[in-house]
Amino acid sequence: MLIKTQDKGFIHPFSSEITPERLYRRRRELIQLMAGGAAGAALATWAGREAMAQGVARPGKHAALPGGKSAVAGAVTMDKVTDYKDASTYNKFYEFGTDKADPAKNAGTLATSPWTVEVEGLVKKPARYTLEDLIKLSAQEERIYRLRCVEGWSMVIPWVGYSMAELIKKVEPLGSAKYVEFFTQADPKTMPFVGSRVLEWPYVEGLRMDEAMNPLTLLTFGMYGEVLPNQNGAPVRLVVPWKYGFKSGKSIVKIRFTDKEPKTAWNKAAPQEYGFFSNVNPNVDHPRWSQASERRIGEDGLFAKKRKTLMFNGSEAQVAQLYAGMDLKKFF
Ligand SMILES: Nc1nc2c(c(=O)[nH]1)N[C@H]1C(S)=C(S)[C@@H](COP(=O)(O)O)O[C@H]1N2
Ligand SMILES: [Mo]
Repeated sequence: MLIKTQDKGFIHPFSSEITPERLYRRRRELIQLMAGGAAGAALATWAGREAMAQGVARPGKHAALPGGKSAVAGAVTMDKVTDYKDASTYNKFYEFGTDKADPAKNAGTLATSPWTVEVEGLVKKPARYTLEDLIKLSAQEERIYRLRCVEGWSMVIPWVGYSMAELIKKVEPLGSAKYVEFFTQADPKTMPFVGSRVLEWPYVEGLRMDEAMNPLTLLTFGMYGEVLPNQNGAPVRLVVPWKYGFKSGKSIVKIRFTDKEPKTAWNKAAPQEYGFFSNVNPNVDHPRWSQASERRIGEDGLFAKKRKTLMFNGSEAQVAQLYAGMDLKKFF
């Protein structure tokens, strides 16, 4: 099948590579091969595969948004990538309902164009970005991250975006800026469950400045080589791979730099269950269940094994130093 160059929306200037879902697995095998020392042979094969990839289908549901290879350490996990179908039909996005199937059914009404993102607060250069300008602000990279929900399930998704740090550098935070607060869209006209009492709206999340600056924190515009489907947080969301999924706010409209720890949606709803940091930590139980293991979406047959949850969701080498000296049981 040929690549559809465009369905609707913008044409992206990033030509680098188009990597269809079906080839992710092979590519990871190649990466492993190369790590094992068969570099020369594998490189030739890689080039061949990548060329072949040009002719094989990406999901083909949305406009293409390919990401180049990332140089950031820890940007690619080796786990098998979740099927696009699972990643786009099993979602959590309470603005569109609380059932996992609701966002895919209901998020069609989300109006993602035009879209602007306001950057304000303790910065030298506050700005109002159109989505188009924000997409072009830095080169799109592909990152294969696990997203681990606090409920005990996980997925492995090839996200497309760039480090949040790139945007932060552009707006030049003041020395007094200690936290970054993310506000997401809350439009009762297009989001049927905004106004329901399950959470306070808008959905707000936050990071400490050093967490937001960590290169793994991804300002995300796409997945599987295409722009995000609405149910996954179009047109722009955050993905913070070492934290539980709820820290990764979807459909962001405002980013504010502040000197106070932001009051986040889940922390306000149930402070004893959801702390500000919410790092993936298998050693700290949720008050109502264990966090020691996880169920990988797409593997949930009768005999599917649960997987052991990794400290910081596998990013310990990259992020543990951010929390040196902190009691991670107290600051959960
Ligand atoms: N605006 C908004 N962002 C959100 C949520 C939400 O309800 N509203 N849910 C969070 C939770 S709990 C999870 S696990 C992830 C799920 O992302 P996914 O559906 O792309 O897998 O989105 C997070 N971001
Ligand atoms: Mo979640």
